[in-house]
Amino acid sequence: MNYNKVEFEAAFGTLKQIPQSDLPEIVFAGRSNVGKSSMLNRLFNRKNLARVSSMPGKTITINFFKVENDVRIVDLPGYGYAKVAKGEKRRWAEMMEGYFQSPRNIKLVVQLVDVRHKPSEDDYIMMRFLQEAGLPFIVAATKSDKLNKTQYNERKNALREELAEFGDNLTILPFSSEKGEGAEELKKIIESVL
Ligand SMILES: Nc1nc2c(ncn2[C@@H]2O[C@H](COP(=O)(O)OP(=O)(O)OP(=O)(O)O)[C@@H](O)[C@H]2O)c(=O)[nH]1
Ligand SMILES: [Mg+2]
Repeated sequence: MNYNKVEFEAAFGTLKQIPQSDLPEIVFAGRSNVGKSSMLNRLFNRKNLARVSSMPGKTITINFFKVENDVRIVDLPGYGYAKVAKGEKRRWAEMMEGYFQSPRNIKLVVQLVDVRHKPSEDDYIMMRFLQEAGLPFIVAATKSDKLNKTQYNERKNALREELAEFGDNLTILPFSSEKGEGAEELKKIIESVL
């Protein structure tokens, strides 16, 4: 996959708009503000490929990016932002369910969690959904640059236990969009599933 050949493809705000497709897809999921869009910008080495904001709930659509005509990158709207209105939450849930349940060719879901905290209830709901749906997923533990070495090691070990229900084989990859930690490894993992 040529990381220099990525282009924005489309944004979808309702399920009905999302076209069926058998193109291999790599999907980025996680709560609002966890760093999905930043991760994409880091992976593709582009400042503004996906929009980043300090305001949670920035990405409110499912965004498709295409790498040449080979692979699709999917930036999902974040969940778990308390101030979102009920109607919006319903729209989000319908869109996510519809997306995952339509016939697609999802090669990998990169589930982001904040390395600093125990995964949220919504994170567990999301990961259990992925597991039950039989979708291949890994966990990227983001914002690793925000911890010092001791804290970081503590949280790395704690996360393994907090995510124990998903099995010993679950890949947990520390990641920093700020410093680049984990970026090369994530690219290798993505290559390996394509
Ligand atoms: N220090 C640090 N900050 C980060 C990192 N990743 C993201 N951020 C910051 O966290 C905030 C949210 O990042 P986004 O990439 O917009 O998060 P998102 O998951 O796309 O959020 P939604 O679009 O709301 O779902 C921004 O202020 C980023 O600069 C990281 O690895 N390290
Ligand atoms: Mg985003």
